[in-house]
Amino acid sequence: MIIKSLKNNIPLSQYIDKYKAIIEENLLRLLGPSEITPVTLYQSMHYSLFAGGKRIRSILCIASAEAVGGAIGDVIHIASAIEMIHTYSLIHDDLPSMDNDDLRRGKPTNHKVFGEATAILAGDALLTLAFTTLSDISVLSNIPPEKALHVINEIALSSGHYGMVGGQQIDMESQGKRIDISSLEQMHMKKTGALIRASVRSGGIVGGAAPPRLLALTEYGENIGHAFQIADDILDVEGSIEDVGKTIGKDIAQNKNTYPAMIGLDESKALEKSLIDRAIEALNDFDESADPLRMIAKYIVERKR
Ligand code: GRG
Repeated sequence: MIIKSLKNNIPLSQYIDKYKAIIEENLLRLLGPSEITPVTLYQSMHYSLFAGGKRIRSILCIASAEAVGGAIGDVIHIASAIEMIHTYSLIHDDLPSMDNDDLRRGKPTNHKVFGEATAILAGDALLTLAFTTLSDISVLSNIPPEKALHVINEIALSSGHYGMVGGQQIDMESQGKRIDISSLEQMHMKKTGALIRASVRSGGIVGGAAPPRLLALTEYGENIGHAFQIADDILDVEGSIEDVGKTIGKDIAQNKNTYPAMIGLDESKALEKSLIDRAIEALNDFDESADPLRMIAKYIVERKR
C-alpha cells in the first residue's frame, strides 16, 4: 500500500528517501574522514551507522520540527545524534552477552565482523559522538542555548537508566519470568518508547512548539512509540527474514515477554491500531504541515521491516 501525503500528494516512501539521503550525508560528515585512526574503530562505527537503518527516529525529529513551523536545517544535527544513539543501542543489544544475534538489517552483526571488544567500543564511541555533536557550539549555533540544553537533557534522559538502558535492564531481568501487561508496557516505554518520544519532542522544542502543541506532540510520540514495539513483536512472529533482516521467531524461542505471547496476535493488532488512531487524533489541531507525522504513524504498523 502506498501511503500518500495530503499536502503534496507525494508517497511517504519519497518523503523518507529524501530525508534519509540528507541525514546520511550529515552522519558521514559528523563521523569524520575515513583516515581517522584507529581505522578499525572507525570502520566498525561506519559499518553499523550505514547498515541500512530506516532512520525513523531522525525523520520523526525533522517531521515534528516541520509540523510546528521549524525547518530541517534547525534539527538535522540533533536528528543525526539520535540516529547515533539508536545505532549504538543496536550494536550493544546484539552482543553475545545480551541478545546474541548474528544478523541485523540483513547483514552480520557488528561483533560478528569486528569482534566483541571492538563492537563494544564502536557503540561507546557512537554514544559519545552523539553528545559531542549535541554539545558542539558551532554545530548548534542556530539554536538558543536554553533550548539546546533542554533538548540535550531530554535526549540524555531518554537514553540512560531513566529510559533505554533502564528498559534493557528490565528486559534482561524479566526473561524467563512471566510479567503482567502493565510491566511489559513500562519496560517498552523505557526501552523503545523513550527515544522515539524524545525524537518527536526534540523536533517540537527546536521547531518552536508552544506548550499545548508540545503536549500534543508528546502524546503522539508516546502512542507511536508504544505501537512501534507491538509492531516489532508482531514482525518477529509474522515477518520474513528477508524483509526484517534479522532472525525471526527468536522471541518465542527465548520465551520472551511479548505482546503476541501475552494477549495474542489479533488483540496485539487491535491494540497497535488503536494506539495509531490516538496518535493521529493528538494532531487534530495541526494543519497539513503535520501530514508526514500522520503518515509515519500509519507506516509504523504497516511496515514489513
Ligand atoms: C543495549 C543500551 C542498550 C539498549 C538496547 C533499543 C534496544 C535497547 C534494543 C533493540 C532491541 C529491539 C529489536 C527492540 C525493538 C524495537 C527496536 C528498537 C527496533 C529496531 O529499531 P528500527 O526498526 O531499526 O528503527 P533500524 O534498523 O531501522 O534502524
